[in-house]
Amino acid sequence: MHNMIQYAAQVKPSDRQLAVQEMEFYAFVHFTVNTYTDKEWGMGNEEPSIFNPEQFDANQWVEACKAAGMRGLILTCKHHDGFCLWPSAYTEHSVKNSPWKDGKGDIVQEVAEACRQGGIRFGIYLSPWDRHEPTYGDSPSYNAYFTNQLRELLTNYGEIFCVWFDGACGEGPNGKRQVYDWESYYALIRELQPNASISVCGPDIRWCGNEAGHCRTSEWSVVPASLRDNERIQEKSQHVDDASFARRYSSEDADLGSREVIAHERELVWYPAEVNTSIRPGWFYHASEDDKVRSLEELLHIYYGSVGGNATFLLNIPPDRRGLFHENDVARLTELGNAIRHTFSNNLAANARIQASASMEGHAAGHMIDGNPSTFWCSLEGMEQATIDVDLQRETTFDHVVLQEHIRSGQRIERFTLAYMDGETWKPLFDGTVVGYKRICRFDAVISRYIRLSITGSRWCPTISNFEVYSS
Ligand code: FUL
Repeated sequence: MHNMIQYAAQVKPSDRQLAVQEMEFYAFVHFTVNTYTDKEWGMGNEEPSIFNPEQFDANQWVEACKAAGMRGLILTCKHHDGFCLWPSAYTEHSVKNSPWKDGKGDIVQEVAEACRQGGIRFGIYLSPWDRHEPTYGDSPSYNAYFTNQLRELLTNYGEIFCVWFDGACGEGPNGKRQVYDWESYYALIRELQPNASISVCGPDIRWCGNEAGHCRTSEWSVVPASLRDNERIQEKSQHVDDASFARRYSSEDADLGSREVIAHERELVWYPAEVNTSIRPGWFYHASEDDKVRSLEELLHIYYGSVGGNATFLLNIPPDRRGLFHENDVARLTELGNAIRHTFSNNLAANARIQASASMEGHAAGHMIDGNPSTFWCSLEGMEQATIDVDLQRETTFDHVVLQEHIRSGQRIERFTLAYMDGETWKPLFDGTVVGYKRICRFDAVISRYIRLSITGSRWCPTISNFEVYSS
């Protein structure tokens, strides 16, 4: 078991995984003919003539995302209905046969450009399931069609930070059965956009397991390799030999990384979670949902659970028929960004004094508060418990503590507590499990000069790169 723990402690992210994790919060944008038919899944027989976002303004989208504090945007370039938001050379089912800009427009291009101008990153969603394309179901021909489209998107629109592959596929035994050639899709992405993450039905970023915004209390980025490999093989093309996995995990399982889980595994991988949900009940715009935009409290709850719980947060905002984010959504995004900025603007631990029970050479306690995410405190090897004392130098009111592990080294902390000094005694403040990239601890405000972090369980030797304190 000990070897297994040491091994788990050493599993590390790739640069492309780290880059997405550091983005923390980014937008999903669902837009297609469904916006005009009031549906969630199109049939593939919609007329391109219905697509006409007369006031389309990609800058309005990007500004609203930035107001929320988002650092990227992933656009549904093609959803299950097969309609393409760019003038693909491989189909007539696209914006080029719509009245919008007399068929001369390109939504993907305008959104990519607005992201670049606005300083946020751009990503693409391209649905493998296609209910329009006649070759769908004739596997080699459709795979060629799909890779041609991928190539267009990966070469003509600048830097792409993420290719998001959806697992949804509604065709059953009586419908068309397409076998996706995932390996060739991945190879093309690696070739043309080596820095892009391949998410969900891909090896880099894991679906959190629900679309409701529920977050795990203990989100591990180090998980069984079978989970990653399962994701695409199992539910997407269902022709894999079950016996090749010791134990099958699915993204929906509650526990994907505890000691109990990893004890049975031969191979572990870094496969961090992304929480994806919509600001409204649907992924696409429906006027009937204008008054169902999630409340600020709900969104903050999901933000704390995801960004503050070692996952990223992908929040969908559906443009309306004008081609704009609706006023209600824009107002909520701005409120959300204001709330986040307000809480996290002034780090009360920036000038603190900090001590740790023991530190590895070169990784002294001071690195936790030096504002540099690449330096970090680390305990001695094999010392899985540690105490860290923070002296804020004066009595301070606070209600948030932000902890970050140096995940470039791995994810190790399993359990911790926070306490504050009240007079002469330590009083409990917060009980936590994993930390990972970021754990935001929220509690009722206290006034104190001293905070104690006790790492009560970890894997081999815990690290902390950041310790911050805030008052909302
Ligand atoms: C699902 C799709 O079927 C939904 O329409 C939406 O795109 C969501 C993000 O993924 O699998």
